[in-house]
Amino acid sequence: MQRVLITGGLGQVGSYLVDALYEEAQISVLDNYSSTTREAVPQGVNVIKGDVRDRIAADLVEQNDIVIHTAAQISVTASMEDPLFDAQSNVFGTLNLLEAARRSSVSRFIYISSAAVYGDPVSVPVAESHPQEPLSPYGVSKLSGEKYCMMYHKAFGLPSCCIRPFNIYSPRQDPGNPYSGVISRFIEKAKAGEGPVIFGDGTQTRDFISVHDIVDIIMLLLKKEDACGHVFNAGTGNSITVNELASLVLEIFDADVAVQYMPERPGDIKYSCSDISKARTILGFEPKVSLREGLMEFTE
Ligand code: UD2
Repeated sequence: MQRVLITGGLGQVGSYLVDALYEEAQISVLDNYSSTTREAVPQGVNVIKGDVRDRIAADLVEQNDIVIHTAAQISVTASMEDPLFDAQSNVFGTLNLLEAARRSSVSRFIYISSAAVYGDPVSVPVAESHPQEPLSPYGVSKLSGEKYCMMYHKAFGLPSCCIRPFNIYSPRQDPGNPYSGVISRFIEKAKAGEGPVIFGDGTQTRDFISVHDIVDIIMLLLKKEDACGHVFNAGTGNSITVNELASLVLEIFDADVAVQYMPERPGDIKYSCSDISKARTILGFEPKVSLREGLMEFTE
C-alpha cells in the first residue's frame, strides 16, 4: 500500500481526498485544526496535529511515498491584513515540505495553488499562460509555492505538479469562517429564511467547481506520469454571474426572499472563467458535477 501524506487533511479539499483514498492507501493527515468542519476521520487514518512549518512536517514527508499539500493560509482578506503570516504558512511551509521531499524519494508532490495568481484577468477564459499579476499577498504566496515546485522539478527532478483551482465549493466549506465563499454564504442565508447579500451589481462572474471534480483532477495527477512539471487550471470552463447564482440557490432552497445589494467589495475581480484545455489534453480531465447537482448536495 502506498503511504500518502495529506497536509490540511481536515480541511475542505483535504478531507474529501482522505475519503477518496483511504481504502487504497495508508493515509497520514497533518493539520493544524485552523479550518475544519469534519468531526471524525475514517478508521485507519493517522491524524497528526501540527503545522507545515514545523519539523514534524518534514519528518512526515520523509516517511511517505506521496505528498498532497493542501494546507495553507486560505484567505485573501487575511493575507492583506497579515502578509507575513500568509508568507510564513504558504511560502516557508511549502518550502519546508519541498526540502524534505528533495532528501527523500517521494513519487509525487502535488501542490494546490489558486486562480488568485492571475489577479484581474485581462481576458477570459483564462489559460495557464495568462499573465500572473496577483493582487494580494495570498496570490503572491501561492504563485511562489508553485514556482518552487516547478523549480524543484527542473533542478532536482522532484516529481511535482500543481493545480490552480477556481472557486471551489462543498458542504464542508467552513461556514463559520468570515471569509467563506459566496455559495456557503448564500445557502446559510437561504436556510435562515434571509435574502442573499450581493456585493456590487451581481454581474460579476465566477467559475464554480465542485470539490468532487477537484478530487478527480488530483487523482489524475497521481496517475499520469505526464503531469509532473506542469501547472493545470482546475475549473469547469464555464462561469455564471453572482445574480444567476443567487436565483439558483433561492430556487433550490425554495426560499421566497428578496436579494439585497451592498457596495462592491474592494479588490473584487469582475470576470473569472477557466480555460481547462491543458488539463483535458494532458490529463484527460473532464468536470462531472453540474452546479445544480453540486448545490443539491447542500440540501442532503
Ligand atoms: C476566490 C477565492 C479566493 C481566491 C480568489 C482569487 C473562495 C472562497 N475564495 O475569491 O481564495 O482564490 O477567488 O480571485 O473561493 N459575494 C457576494 N455576496 C457574498 C459573498 C461574496 O456577492 O455574500 C461575491 C463577491 O463579491 C465576489 C463573488 O461573490 O464577487 C465571489 O466571492 P467569493 O468570496 O466566494 O470568492 P472570490 O472569487 O472573491
